Amino acid sequence: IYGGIKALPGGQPWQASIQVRSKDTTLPFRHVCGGTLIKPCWVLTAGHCIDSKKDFQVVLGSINLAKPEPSHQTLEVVETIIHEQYRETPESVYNDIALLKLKAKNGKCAEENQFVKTACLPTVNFPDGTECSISGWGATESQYSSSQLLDADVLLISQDTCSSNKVYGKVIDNNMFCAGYLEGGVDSCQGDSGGPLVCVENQVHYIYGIVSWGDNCGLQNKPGVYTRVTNFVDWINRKTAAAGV
Ligand code: 4AZ
Repeated sequence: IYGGIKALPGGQPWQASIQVRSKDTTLPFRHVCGGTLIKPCWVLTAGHCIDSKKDFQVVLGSINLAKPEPSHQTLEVVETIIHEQYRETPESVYNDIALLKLKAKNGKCAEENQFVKTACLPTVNFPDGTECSISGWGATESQYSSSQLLDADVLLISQDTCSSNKVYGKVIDNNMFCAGYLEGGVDSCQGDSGGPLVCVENQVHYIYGIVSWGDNCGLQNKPGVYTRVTNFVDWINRKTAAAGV
């Protein structure tokens, strides 16, 4: 996160670290992407984060990934579901959404508490200019990644502005939206991908966007691009319904 501040314990309880198995014996899994807990056994992330051939685990309830915290929960991933129309071109990423199914231990997946909670699926679009928050362990202005979870506030940017020539042009479709600041400075970045953009209404936190892509980070007229979760709520409900929880 560019222009962010340290997240408070329990401040982003739906934030997940998606980790892939590595050959390093001292660190068997490494953080690759963010994700959002939407049901006790399901994490929402970006399609481009998932290589179905690899082994994943999910860490919940953590702020500092470099040291295990008492609040952290590590869960195995038993299934990865990438959107059927997920597609990457040199200019854009389409339908950038995926689901991870967590493995139950003693009949339970994530245990909800002060540090681990689900975010709600959105039902309606939020107006342009709404202030929402992004979070992640990705790159900052000064570091390739942050062991500490960071968050920042960003504004929802209109579709007309996002797809204008001075911003991203025609590569923006209705399944994406821009958020951030046209003057630059505050943005998601590499390693934040898959993580949440959360908007609040009536004290309910909605997972409104998934960190997807952008031209570099924090640049003027190049805000972050997010998957528009409202367009995929039916898909999410269909994919997660079969197995319950
Ligand atoms: C990335 O490479 C990436 N500034 C993620 C987010 C943004 C740019 C790049 C948005 O994963």
